[in-house]
Amino acid sequence: MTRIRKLKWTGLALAVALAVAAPAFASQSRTITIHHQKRGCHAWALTAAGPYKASLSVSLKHGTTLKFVNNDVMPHALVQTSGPNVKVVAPAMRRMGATASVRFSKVGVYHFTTKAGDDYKWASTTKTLGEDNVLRLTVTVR
Ligand SMILES: [Cu+2]
Repeated sequence: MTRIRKLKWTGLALAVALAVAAPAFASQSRTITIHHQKRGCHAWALTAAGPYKASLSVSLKHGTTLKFVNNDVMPHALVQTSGPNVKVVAPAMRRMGATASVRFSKVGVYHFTTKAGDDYKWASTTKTLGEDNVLRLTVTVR
């Protein structure tokens, strides 16, 4: 067996190991992205591709960590409004790309909203249409 063939087999074994590990990892962590949009200023979605909505409902398996990324032009503080008590890690999200996270270990229905701050200085000329959306999130953990 040539050296090159041996290397190929090692690569294949590694690719198979990663493919097996990836789905298990993906089921334990999901990401909600807050983005800026012209109508309503902001919305959020469970995948970066959307669909973006002001009111979002997601269903998760217990043990999942939900990560939040704030890509809006203003700060968003994540606030839990109902449901079993959970710890929100780094809820303030005061700059673009800031993240917060919540791990859901208990089954139940949780509600969240965000408290939006003022536009960042560099974004103060950003024009939007209509009232700013109030972001609402329902998380059903089973
Ligand atoms: Cu906004």
